[in-house]
Amino acid sequence: MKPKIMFPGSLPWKICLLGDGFVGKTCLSRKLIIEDFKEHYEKTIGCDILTGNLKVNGFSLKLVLWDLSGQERFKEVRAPFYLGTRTALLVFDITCRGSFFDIKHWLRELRNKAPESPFVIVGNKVDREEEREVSKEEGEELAKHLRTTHIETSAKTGYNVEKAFKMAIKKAIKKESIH
Ligand SMILES: Nc1nc2c(ncn2[C@@H]2O[C@H](COP(=O)(O)OP(=O)(O)OP(=O)(O)O)[C@@H](O)[C@H]2O)c(=O)[nH]1
Ligand SMILES: [Mg+2]
Repeated sequence: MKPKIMFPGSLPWKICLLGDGFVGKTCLSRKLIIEDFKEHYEKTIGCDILTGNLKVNGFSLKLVLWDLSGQERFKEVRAPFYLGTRTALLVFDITCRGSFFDIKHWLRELRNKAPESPFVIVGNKVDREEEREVSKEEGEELAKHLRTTHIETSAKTGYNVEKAFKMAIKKAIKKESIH
């Protein structure tokens, strides 16, 4: 039987970030934890791990962010990284329609490797509004279809970054407290 989580701060929060290469997973993680943003792209090899704390519902939570590589060739390497995931951010780039289409592919991977994990859909790079290829309504429609929540962020400006992680955590708190 699964333990009932009365105090969400008592166990570290393993959170996975998934999505195509270049959508901004590493930048979102870095923005949240070290308030840093780099223009220069360096693809993640396999996976990067960042740890930090975040206050949610009055609790200081210990976060362990697993920032997975979006590159297809790391698919096999990624498989064991999902073990113990408590919640996930499925990220696409609002200026890249292909990355939006691929959300369903990433959800399949999450469902295969961490079937219990809740998730939210994150449309990143909203600071590049003039290059937008995916509307907010389309993001919301997809989230509704997948029975979850959608949020738009900018890892560059920090817009909604903390909120996106909190949304993902709150989904898991809700789920863990009713099971
Ligand atoms: N304008 C803008 N650029 C961003 C934003 N987030 C990320 N970028 C840029 O997009 C590029 C890719 O960002 P990363 O965070 O490295 O992408 P990733 O999803 O981790 O990519 P992989 O490691 O290959 O899976 C970098 O050049 C970032 O500077 C954002 O919110 N706004
Ligand atoms: Mg990366």
